[in-house]
Amino acid sequence: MSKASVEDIKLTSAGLRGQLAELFADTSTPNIPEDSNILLKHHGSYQQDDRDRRAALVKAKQEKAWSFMIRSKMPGGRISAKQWMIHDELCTKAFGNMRLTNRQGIQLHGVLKGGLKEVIHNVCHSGLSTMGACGDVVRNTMGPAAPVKDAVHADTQRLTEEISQRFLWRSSAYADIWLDGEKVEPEWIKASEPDPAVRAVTKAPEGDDPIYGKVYLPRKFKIGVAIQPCNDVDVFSQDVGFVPHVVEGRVEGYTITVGGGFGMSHGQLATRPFLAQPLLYVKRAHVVDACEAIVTTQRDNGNRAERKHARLKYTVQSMGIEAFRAEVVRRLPGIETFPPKELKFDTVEDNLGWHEQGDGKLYCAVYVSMGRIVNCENGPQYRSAFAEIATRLDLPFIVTPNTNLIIADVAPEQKEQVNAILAKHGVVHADEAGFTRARKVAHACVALPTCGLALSESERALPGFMDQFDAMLQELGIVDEPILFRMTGCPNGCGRPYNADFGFVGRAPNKWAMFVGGSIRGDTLAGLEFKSVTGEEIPGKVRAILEAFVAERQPGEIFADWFARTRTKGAEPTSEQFHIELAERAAKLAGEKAGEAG
Ligand code: SRM
Ligand code: SF4
Repeated sequence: MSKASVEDIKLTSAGLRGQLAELFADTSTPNIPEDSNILLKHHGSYQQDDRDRRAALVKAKQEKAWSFMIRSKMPGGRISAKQWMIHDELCTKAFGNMRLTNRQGIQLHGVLKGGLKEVIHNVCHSGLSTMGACGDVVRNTMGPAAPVKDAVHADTQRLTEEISQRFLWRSSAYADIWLDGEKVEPEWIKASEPDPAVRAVTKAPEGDDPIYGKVYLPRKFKIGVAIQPCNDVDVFSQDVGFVPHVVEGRVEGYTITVGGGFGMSHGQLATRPFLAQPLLYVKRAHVVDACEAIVTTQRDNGNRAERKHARLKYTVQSMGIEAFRAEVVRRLPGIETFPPKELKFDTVEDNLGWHEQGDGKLYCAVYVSMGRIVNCENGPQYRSAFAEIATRLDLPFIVTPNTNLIIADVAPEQKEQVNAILAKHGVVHADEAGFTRARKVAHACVALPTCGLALSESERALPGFMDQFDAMLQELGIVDEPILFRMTGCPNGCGRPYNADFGFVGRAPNKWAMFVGGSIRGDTLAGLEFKSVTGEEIPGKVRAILEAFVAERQPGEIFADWFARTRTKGAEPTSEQFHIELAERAAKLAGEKAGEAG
């Protein structure tokens, strides 16, 4: 019997229910079958096995070391002290640590099958949710991290919550499986104006989902909101981006971008990263409806035959931006749409350190190495530090898109207490640590040992490379230059490497493809400079490029602009090649379908 396709699994799942309740009630096995794992993703969890132990266990003919990763969703990265402490306590059910994600969520790794229900239950009771954190639905919506108290920041935060509400999948399966049928609403739904389109949240009658239908979206779907000139959410990497247009200090409407996305496969020209393109501008009142028109356009036109081509970026490319726009507008009867406004960003960086919020209070953005909230053996005790701040000072946190952590709403008289707690636990402010500007923004995806798709190291490797790059930048006298280094353990691109100045993309153990020529602004794709470099070769390759930059740059010119001015980007599939491959694949698929029908 052939393996069921993801589309069939979703279709026959009775609202993403499947056999999950029965499987998790059975404690006699440590894992679940793959088709159930596909459904489980929509509930915010993945089955994984410890890759460090895999080979030895397989050799010894033993069961793999199975466990589950759980991802909590919080629009714009907002998390209260109480919610933080519930996650902190849940670390004891995981590997003793948690991981801030670069979509402003939190992941717990290493939870055993028997503990999963308790973890999800507790996350929900904290007022957050894991529903739709993974799977073929709209994921955690990203928003500007800085808690600046003005009308524009308030509106963007409200928008992330409205989008999150509108696109939650609706079925009682989630409540039945994890909450024993209880209805628990995430805080962001309780706190914000209820969206009239939202039916009861986790407890809704069975039936077709009002937005997603029976088969949900063809693929994952990501949305981010950015305020110019700060591009911390990396808006052009999102399926859909929203950028406010401000008139006299108030948001008049939003420019919408579509079709960003980074996943690709090495050597397969028909898969590639794309930056989002401007689509249209709508007045504030119509923004979420416009978003729904885009989501349903993708639902109805996305490629459901081939998951590698199912993301919105391919739908936009195949339809063409004009036809895509016309279809979205057709789905917005009576709503006026306008040409997009011009967009200009200057950086994807977080504003680390202490700042005023604008309401008399302060916020402090703390550098967290690779987003891992752990008590390091000979380094910062991140977990203890943030737990003490949460319990003693009851201050809220914000996870940034660069996997750092903001401590928000700090009264001026609390500043020294925060500093003392951080210092006590060895958590040093990035400026005091003497980090280069590059190190403060460098990011690596999780990869080994938990990620089942990793081809190389990433989170465990980048700090070592950054030590070498830091020394190099010092030597070359460019410690304050905005240079973006990002690494991923495979071409899926979770670490968003394809718009970095230097992007390292895992190919095999100790081997990475090296991309160069993106930009700290997040608005330029890098090119493939070297198809495969070893860990030992990387510092030399980077140094040669940095030396040329130092020798050739014009006064004030940043690395990205120097590279664009002086270099031809490495091989990147041209649009022409891409469209030929896409057309060939479409023709092949049509032929196969016709064959099946016959
Ligand atoms: Fe990702 C799959 C981790 C952001 C593109 N991603 C995965 C999985 C779940 C592996 C799997 O499918 O088995 C990884 C879990 C590893 C682990 O052990 O934790 C994983 N992705 C992550 C995180 C934790 C990386 C991080 O360093 O923070 C991020 C979680 C964000 C969140 O809270 O939701 C994460 N992933 C991204 C991003 C960046 C972004 O969204 O801003 C991308 C590139 C943008 C994009 O989506 O195009 C990204 N992840 C992927 C892909 C490729 C998708 C594609 O279109 O081809 C996969 C594989 C897939 O979906 O088949 C993937
Ligand atoms: Fe895993 Fe690849 Fe994503 Fe890294 S980029 S977390 S290795 S899927």
